[in-house]
Amino acid sequence: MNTTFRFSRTAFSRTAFSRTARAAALLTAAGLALTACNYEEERGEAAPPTAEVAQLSVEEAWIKAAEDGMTGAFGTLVNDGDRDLVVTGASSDAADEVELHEMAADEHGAMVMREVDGGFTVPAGGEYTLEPGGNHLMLMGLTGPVQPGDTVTIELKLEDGSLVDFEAPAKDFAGANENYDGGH
Ligand SMILES: [Cu+2]
Repeated sequence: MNTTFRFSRTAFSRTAFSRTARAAALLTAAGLALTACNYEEERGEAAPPTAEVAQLSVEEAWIKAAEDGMTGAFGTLVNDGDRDLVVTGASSDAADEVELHEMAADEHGAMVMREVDGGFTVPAGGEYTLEPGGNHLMLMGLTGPVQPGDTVTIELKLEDGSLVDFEAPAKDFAGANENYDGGH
């Protein structure tokens, strides 16, 4: 778990100082768009795609209502594309941090939740289920109470850098009180 923590700190600082890099990427994207327009004008046909848009959606999303601390978000990740999509991270205004969790047996054989290694892989044309007792999104350090009827927006980050937002309505749920093997 120490390794994971160190990794996320590195990722964070990388994000902080990569503003310039991002601005450069935006300029490049603008340049590509111009190139695509020119291509279309010259050839009279649509340009080949220069960037693929992630074809990921989240169906039947919901989040477990909670007063404070942490809570789980669930739903079905649906991949309409023809290549696998990997969710590598998530964030939300409703929490300090959002982790990708899985359930696994600890050294005593008890089922505990922990950060998943390598993200959630949604197969091409397939689904990936997030549910109580299984894989889930863990919102940690809630910034306020999540009450039944509230809607929480969560942003998924994909391996290719694209972002997918979805809304999760909050509801009361008695389960999903898994023990956390976070080691911190
Ligand atoms: Cu969890």
